Amino acid sequence: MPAYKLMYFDTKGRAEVIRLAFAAAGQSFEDKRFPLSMEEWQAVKPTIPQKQLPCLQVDGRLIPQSGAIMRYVAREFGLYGDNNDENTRVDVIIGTAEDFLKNAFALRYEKDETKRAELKKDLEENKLPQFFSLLEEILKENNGGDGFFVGKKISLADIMIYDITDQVGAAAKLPAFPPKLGGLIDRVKNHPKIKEYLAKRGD
Ligand SMILES: N[C@@H](CCC(=O)N[C@@H](CS)C(=O)NCC(=O)O)C(=O)O
Repeated sequence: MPAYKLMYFDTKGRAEVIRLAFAAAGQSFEDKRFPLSMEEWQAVKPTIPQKQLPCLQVDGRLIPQSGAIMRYVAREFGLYGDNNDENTRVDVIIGTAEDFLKNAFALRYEKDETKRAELKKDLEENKLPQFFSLLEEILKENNGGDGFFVGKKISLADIMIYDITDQVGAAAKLPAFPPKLGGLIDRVKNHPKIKEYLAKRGD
C-alpha cells in the first residue's frame, strides 16, 4: 500500500471531502495542515504542482486539484460505484453539487457587506431549498431513497453531499432536510468509520 500525504491548510475547505473519503475507506494518511499564517506554505509552494492546495502525495507522486484527488481516492477504495452506470451516477451527484457550490463560493468570497447579505438570503431562501429538493428526487431513484445515492453502499456522492451540508451549514442557516435526504445524512454520519473520524474531529 502506498504512503499517502494530503497537504492543505488547517481548515476543512476543499480537503475535507478527501479526508472523509480516506476515513470511510479506513485508510490512514498523513494529514499535513499548513498554518493559515501561510509562511510555511509560501516556502513549500514553489515545489507544488499548480502552486495550490490541496495536493496529494502518493509515494513520490504529487496530484493537484481537489476534484482529481477526491476521485482518485474514491476509485482506489471502492467509493466510486462498481460499474460504468454507477460511476456515472456518482458523477451526476458531483456535477449537481458543483453547480450548487458556485453559490456557496460566491458568498465566501464576497467582501461587500450588502452584497453578502443578499447572497446569504438567496442561498438560504432559494438555492439551498432547490438543491435539497433536487437531491431528494435523485435519492428516491435508488432504493426508494432509503439507502445511498448509488448502489448499495456509501460512495463519494454521499460523502460529498454530507460535507457540503456540514460546511455550508457553518456559514448559512440550512433549511430542514427533506425526509430521505435527512435519513441519508444520518447514515453518512453514522457510518462506523466516518463516525470515528467525526468523533476525533470533534465538532
Ligand atoms: N481548482 C483547485 C483550486 C485550489 C485552490 O484555490 N487552492 C487555494 C486554497 S482553497 C490555495 O491553494 N490558495 C493558496 C495559494 O494560492 O497560495 C482545486 O480544486 O484544488
